[in-house]
Amino acid sequence: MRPLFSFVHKSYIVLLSLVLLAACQPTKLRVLFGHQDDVVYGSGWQRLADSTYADTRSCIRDVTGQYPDLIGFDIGGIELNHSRNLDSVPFSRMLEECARQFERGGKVTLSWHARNPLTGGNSWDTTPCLAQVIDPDTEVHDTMQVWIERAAAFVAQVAALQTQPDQLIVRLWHEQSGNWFWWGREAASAQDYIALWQWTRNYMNILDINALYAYSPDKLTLYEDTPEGAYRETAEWYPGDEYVDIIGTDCYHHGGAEGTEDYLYRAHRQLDAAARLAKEHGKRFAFTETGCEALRCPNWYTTVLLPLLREYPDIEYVLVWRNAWDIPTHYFLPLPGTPEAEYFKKFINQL
Ligand code: BMA
Repeated sequence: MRPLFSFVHKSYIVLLSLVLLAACQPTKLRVLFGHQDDVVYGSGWQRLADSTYADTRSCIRDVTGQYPDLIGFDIGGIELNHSRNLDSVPFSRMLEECARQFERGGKVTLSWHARNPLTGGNSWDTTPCLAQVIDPDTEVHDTMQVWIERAAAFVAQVAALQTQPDQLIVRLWHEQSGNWFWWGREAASAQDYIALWQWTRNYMNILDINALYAYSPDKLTLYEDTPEGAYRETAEWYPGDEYVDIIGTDCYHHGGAEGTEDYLYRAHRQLDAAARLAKEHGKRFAFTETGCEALRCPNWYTTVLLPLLREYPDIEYVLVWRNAWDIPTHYFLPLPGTPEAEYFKKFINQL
């Protein structure tokens, strides 16, 4: 009797331990991970000339062995009929890589750092112009009409490359709650901003573009006030249910490890506000841009971003910004072979 009892007893303990071990494993998150310009260049390399698929390189694949779920591209420069965007990415390369990404079953998100249509300066030229932009009796309005047509024509080309539903996300007029863009809060009113958004989206509808549209504020002026203030500000500039499919927020970590508390404070305020608005309006929810430049807060992916994402299981995707090939400290994804790359792999394994 005794040996049998002992065997059953031991098996029971082993089984119980396995069950407990499995229960203690953190559950994986169902969030897609994205990186801006991931396949056209990375820190210290670039593929800006047309390339064959065999030449394809990817910042994320260099570290994890897998292509990204999501790639971000910016179409700033399309409004002037330029052949390259504001970061020198040829639009022909963008189309090539969008096609490859869609064929792999991945997603693409487009943003647009459009120039200031009054001055011709870049997006960060905050000379107020939005009131004129939306006034049909002005030349600035006519300029904007042409710019929207050019942007929409390019977006239509990207949309036509999709091989599955919902692969393209168009993020219009992003970070308007900040004071750095001409469509931002210092240079624009909520009413005019919404009019610009609706106009742009309506024009994309005319071209029958098959895409999802994302609204993504950034830093909120009222965030230090109350969660209610953050929500009110996010809601006040919301372009409306007919125009938006995804509600998210952009939020960056500054100031190294010492900046963690501030980042988490702002991220919570902004994500809470966006999540609430998304829920109330039956919209999808995303962390549309984040990152810690040059990983100045060590082990950022597993100690800061991962726990944050765990708090928001409804986030569909998170995008980090570009690894510039020509600015050594301007990167958001760890470089292969560094200790940060190992932390990043652990992070990716949790998704
Ligand atoms: C900013 C920086 C700039 C870049 C711009 C548009 O955040 O990365 O260098 O030109 O985005 O991509």
